[in-house]
Amino acid sequence: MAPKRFYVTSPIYYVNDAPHIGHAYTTLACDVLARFKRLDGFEVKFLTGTDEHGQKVEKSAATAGMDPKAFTDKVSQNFRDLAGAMNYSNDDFIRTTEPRHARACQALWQRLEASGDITLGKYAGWYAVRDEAFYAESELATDKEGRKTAPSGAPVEWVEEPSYFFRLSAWQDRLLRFYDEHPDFILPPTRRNEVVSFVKGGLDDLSVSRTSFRWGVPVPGNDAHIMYVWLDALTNYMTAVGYPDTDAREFKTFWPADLHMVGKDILRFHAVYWPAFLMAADLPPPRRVYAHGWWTNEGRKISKSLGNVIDPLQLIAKYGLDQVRYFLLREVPFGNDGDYSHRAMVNRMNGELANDFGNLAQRVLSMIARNCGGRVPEPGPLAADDRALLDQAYGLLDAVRQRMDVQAFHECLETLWVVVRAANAYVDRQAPWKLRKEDPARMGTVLYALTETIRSLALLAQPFMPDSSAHMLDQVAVAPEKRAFAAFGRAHALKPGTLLPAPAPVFPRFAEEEGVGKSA
Ligand code: ME8
Repeated sequence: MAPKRFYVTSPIYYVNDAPHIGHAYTTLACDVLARFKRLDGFEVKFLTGTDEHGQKVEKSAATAGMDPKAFTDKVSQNFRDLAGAMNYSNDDFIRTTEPRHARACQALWQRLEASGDITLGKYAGWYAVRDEAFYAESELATDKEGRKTAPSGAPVEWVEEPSYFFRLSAWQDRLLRFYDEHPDFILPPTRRNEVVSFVKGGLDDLSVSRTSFRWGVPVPGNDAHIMYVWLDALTNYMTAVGYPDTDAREFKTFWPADLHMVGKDILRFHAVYWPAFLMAADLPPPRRVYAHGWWTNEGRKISKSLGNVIDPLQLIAKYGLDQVRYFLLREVPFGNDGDYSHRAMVNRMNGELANDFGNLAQRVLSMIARNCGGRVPEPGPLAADDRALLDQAYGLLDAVRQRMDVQAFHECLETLWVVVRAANAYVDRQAPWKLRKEDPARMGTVLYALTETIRSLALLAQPFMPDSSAHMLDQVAVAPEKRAFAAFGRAHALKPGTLLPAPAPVFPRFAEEEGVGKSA
């Protein structure tokens, strides 16, 4: 059997700006996967961090009137703080200004030079600092003021300087073969098709060094040149597993990465340039690159100039951490673009969390507290309806695992909520409050089936909503060592007679009038 290990990475974010909801989103998706895999018995490495070199960051530092090092220290800290506030479980936080990273970049460079894939030449062409990307004349448009712009809308400038080139043109066929042999390398499939047609259209050699600025990793043996920021940035994924020490355990365990999670804006760098660099260096490319969609705010593009940037810290303060985590991965089919709105947030929070899941637990646990001496009831013989609910609950792990493995987070949550709704319908059908007088033993069986369902749901909700799920698992007295998926299912069912703590609501409602979260 293949070793159970899993290496997932977020992009490393430019430190030109404060983190916003888009950054929080990508890393959240990685966090949920990392948590799921850990609970599922994998040895996991989850990496995030900051991309601190290049012209864009150098310019932002100058605008702030700061030295680039002091500037990057300050902004990088904001991303670290976000990781704390969002409750990310990252195992490492890399900064590209660290010495371990310069060493990795230079080692990779030397390998590419030795294989003849990097050679010195002269670059003349268009460059967009905002994207840190080169563009062909044919890709450009003209804006209202008559300036040339990149497809992203970023202004471009003409650059002419000596430059090293990576022989990307030579990798076209091998890349196409690689995509063919690894149909799941790029997800979702629509993005894969875009990449394949881009590569089929032909690849130009790639300029991989600049001489017109200094803020970056010097080219080994010719430090008039600074490495192209994307070659530098992409290498972070290997730095963090100890490259160039390829014989060390860390590298052997975790390379190739299982998943690079990225936004659709940076797919080309990850799905074209990066595997080409790696193949040229005779290193295995990552197993998957997933490109998710773009968030807008109340229907409008999120941008600093529109002044509608959504601060994740404010959302957490307003709605609650797990509510935000749930919303981001539930609202939009993962891979699609999505829109953030206050209304949509409140609907999810009040409807699905407080009413559906929260009330289910609250109803069941209060009945146990009142009628069963606060102890897990002893089940009698199971009726077909009880068995159907339990089978659905115990089937959740396989169903969620399959969807997690293709990063269908929204489907994972929907799968859980199918059971939440089924459990609520079962409560209504079985009416345990009536059974209390008519048939107390039967009431015990019904409440037992419901408690097991709540336990199963809370176990699987842990990667998405770690704190709330822990709170719910506390309420059904699941011991800390019984919270990994090895303890999922019938064989680890709650022991009748176990004393439960006094029930308390887990998911507060958003009270519109007062504008603050309030307990139901
Ligand atoms: O591109 N919706 O960094 P970056 C969804 N340093 N996701 C969004 C978003 C939005 N509106 N806005 C940003 C870089 N993102 C490079 C990466 S990796 C080796 C180097 C997310 O700070 C999304 O993941 O511009 C996007 O790909 C990333 O932030 C871009 O972050």
